[in-house]
Amino acid sequence: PFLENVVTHPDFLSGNYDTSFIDTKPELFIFPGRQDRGTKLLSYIGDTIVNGYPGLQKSEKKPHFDSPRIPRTPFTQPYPDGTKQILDKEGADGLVRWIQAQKQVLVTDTTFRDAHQSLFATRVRTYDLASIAEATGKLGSGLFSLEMWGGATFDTTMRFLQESPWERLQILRQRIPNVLFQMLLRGANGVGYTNYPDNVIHSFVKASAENGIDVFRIFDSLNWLPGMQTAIEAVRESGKVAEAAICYTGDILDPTKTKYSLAYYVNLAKELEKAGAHILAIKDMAGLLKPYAAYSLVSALKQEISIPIHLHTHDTSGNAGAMLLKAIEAGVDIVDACVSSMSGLTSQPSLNGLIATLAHTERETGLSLESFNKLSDYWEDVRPYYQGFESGMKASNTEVYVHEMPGGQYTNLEQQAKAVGLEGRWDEVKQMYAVVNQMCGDIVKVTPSSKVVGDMALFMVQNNLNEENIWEKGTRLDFPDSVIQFFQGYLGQPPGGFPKELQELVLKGRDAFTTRPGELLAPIDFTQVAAELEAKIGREPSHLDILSYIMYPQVYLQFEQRLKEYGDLSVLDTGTFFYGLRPGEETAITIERGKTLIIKLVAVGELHPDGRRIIYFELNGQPRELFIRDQS
Ligand code: 3PY
Ligand code: ZN
Repeated sequence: PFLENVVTHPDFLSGNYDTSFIDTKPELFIFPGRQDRGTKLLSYIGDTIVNGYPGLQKSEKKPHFDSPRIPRTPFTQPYPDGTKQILDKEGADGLVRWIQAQKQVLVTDTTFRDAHQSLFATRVRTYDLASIAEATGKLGSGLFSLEMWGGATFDTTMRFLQESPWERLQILRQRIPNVLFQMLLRGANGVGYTNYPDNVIHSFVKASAENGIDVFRIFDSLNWLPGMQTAIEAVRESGKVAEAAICYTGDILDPTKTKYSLAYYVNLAKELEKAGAHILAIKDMAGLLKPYAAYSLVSALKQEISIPIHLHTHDTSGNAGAMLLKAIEAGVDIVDACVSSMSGLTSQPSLNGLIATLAHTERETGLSLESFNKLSDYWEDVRPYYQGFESGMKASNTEVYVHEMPGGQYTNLEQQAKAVGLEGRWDEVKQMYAVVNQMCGDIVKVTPSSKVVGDMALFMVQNNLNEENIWEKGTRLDFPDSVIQFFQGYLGQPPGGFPKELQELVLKGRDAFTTRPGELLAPIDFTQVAAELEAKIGREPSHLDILSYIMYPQVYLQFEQRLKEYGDLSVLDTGTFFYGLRPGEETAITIERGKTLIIKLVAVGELHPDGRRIIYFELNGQPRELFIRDQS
């Protein structure tokens, strides 16, 4: 490739070179990927065939998958106008006035984000979202919004799915021009697990808005107002909708649980309204809000604040449907639900069920049950592809009222527990999670504070620690980084402060602070980071690349590295992406418009003494052989 670079360089071609030609042109040393796209894809598929996909059980036989039923929508007809047009025409304040003028309950569909984050560890690929996007925009044009980005999707796309979160946003935006796009933003933690400098939050919000996000649900993992203020400001500056959240924990109806009372939530909601929120979210991330508590909370909030209220929950206990109904009776403006085949358990309650429940009442949704049944059929067919990531939970379970684990964390933590060898000890991990929460002073548990509790619970189970012996053994132990950071104050301040004894045990003399981390963190110099990243990846990064890198340096670099090695894997169908091919099986991959590769697996060779196997493929009818290292 070096010689090729030299002889194709414009200065070389024009004869404009002397002996310094090579020394002065570093670009000559940047070589295009060694392999063509077909070979790169074959090496990924070969690797998946030989070594399996991380986290999925390797099996001789590939599971049988049906082709998902994509509803026939009138593809030739335009998209009906939706809420996106209202925001674009009337601005955020106009949208709020429109919400307030509605009698019906407005609905957010979470299928594209929280539903799969909560059911199968955020593993849904852009391929499967893009395939149903147009139908969702057309059949779901009466939705308030689609929650489709943010939360854990940002890093899992790069970390596990080898695809760009930004491209996902752009592709979906292009295919759904009519319904508001909503994302989950962890306040000063952005879409990461720790506080970022203020200018990163500003830049991230601006980029998200420019690439398609309309509604930002902003929360702080400790319900700490200063952790949300920068994000609220940034969203308002971008002209989009700032939906600020109170995270619900505990039980306002239980007189023994005094820390998180009705007055506590009402007060926080008022603060958020004052801080500039356009909409208030009640973020019931674990599904702890019970039906009568919801009635009382929503009724009180309706009295005390004047912005619309948007309710989010999880159906882990099985009580979420009843809860939504009581909240609706109390006058909630917008609720979250998801298509029925993706609903229930740790996910959201059924949107289809909700449409039916409210039909022919004053507050009916205006959505078509028939349309959502079609969308649900699609997801029913897609779900088996992701079965390997689902939790063992088969039915609703009220133990959530004890462990209080967020729905979005449940399957992720279960995967994490497996990865550290605690597969058979999941029950212990859940119990320890509740113990750790009390040890931390009974905190709000939602990303990233939930990760702190989860990491600590795994750490204690792994090291056979319990609440009694931790004081003695803990002095000799290095606690997980997330736990140290939490007690230092990097996630902000919990209501009532940190438990001092545990803080000292964890910090072992390290400093702790009570100011806002964003005030301590120096602003990021984007130009400098761009140069640093360019040196690492050998090309000029876009601003979106830089933001991904700032949020997740290692994950981003690995993503880039694998992109060089395997090319764009988002073109693979999901069955092939997770399970590879079996001998005799063939798949057609459209790598760009009008360019399709037909890949067939012919045979898998014996293990060589050097630890490699030859994989025999056919690529567009031509035999291709590849050496793949067998990691087993
Ligand atoms: C996230 O932050 O990813 C969540 O889903 C929190 O509920
Ligand atoms: Zn959620």
